Amino acid sequence: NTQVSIALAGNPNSGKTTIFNSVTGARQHVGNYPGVTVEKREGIRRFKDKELLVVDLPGTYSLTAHALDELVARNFIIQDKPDVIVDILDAGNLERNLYLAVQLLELERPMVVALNMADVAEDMGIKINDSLLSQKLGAPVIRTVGNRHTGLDDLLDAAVQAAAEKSQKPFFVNYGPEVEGKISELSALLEQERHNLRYPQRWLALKLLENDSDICKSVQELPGGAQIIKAASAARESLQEVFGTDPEIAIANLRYQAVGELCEEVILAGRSGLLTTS
Ligand code: GDP
Ligand code: K
Ligand code: MG
Repeated sequence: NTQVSIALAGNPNSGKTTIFNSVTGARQHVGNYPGVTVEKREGIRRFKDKELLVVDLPGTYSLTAHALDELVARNFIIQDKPDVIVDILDAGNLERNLYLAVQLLELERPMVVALNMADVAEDMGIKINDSLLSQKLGAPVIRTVGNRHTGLDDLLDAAVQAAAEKSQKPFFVNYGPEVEGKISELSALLEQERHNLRYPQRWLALKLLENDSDICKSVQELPGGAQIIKAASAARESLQEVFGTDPEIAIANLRYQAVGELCEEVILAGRSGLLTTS
């Protein structure tokens, strides 16, 4: 298999387009994602014995159904199934960027992490334990300085290798006993529909608990969808009682908390700008 499809994901301004341009050069095509006016940049690159098909996804902070860019990014990953996601992180803003990274990992595609803006992070006195981060995320972590073409060959090597390995075991946020219990319940119901699902079950269960409009609509259309929607709605009510807040907000808070704990371990110096959920 000589073709490897790569989706570049990341927060806005993390350096995606810079890396995309550097990797693909002039061999680019600009169009739109099907049915929407969101710009789609694709490029081709010969790399060693492979042909890389690279897509520059819209920059997002999250993967909700509330924003078109976020829907486009996640639908591309799930429907087009790129062989590997390369998540471009701004190393100077790791915590905010990891908030997206953990959501990308929930889509259960092979992933490689670029710690881009490594120069900026260094100037800011930020010290990151890359190997621990890699170990925690279950994904290779490569330092890059996109605008100086530094680290990009290593990044592509890691991407090609990750695409070939089918057994990456990703990091999952532990959302705590209440939410995890509901995820298990809904996953068991979704398991009966597995032949009709193109999405990872755990991710679907989580989106049902978040009352994600797009996912609720698709699940509704499954043969056994009505029963699952009913169970999801009961689960949300029960979580609403436990947390005293909308389950979507509770889940976002738990995700921020998990990312904060991760940062406590992997950022050795210069950690600042703690995220708030407001
Ligand atoms: P995108 O929104 O993720 O596509 O980000 P861009 O590729 O447009 O990059 C945003 C800005 O960061 C541009 O001015 C780039 O030149 C700059 N940039 C990209 N990578 C790096 C890097 O590693 N270090 C520094 N210092 N600047 C970078
Ligand atoms: K930009
Ligand atoms: Mg861009």
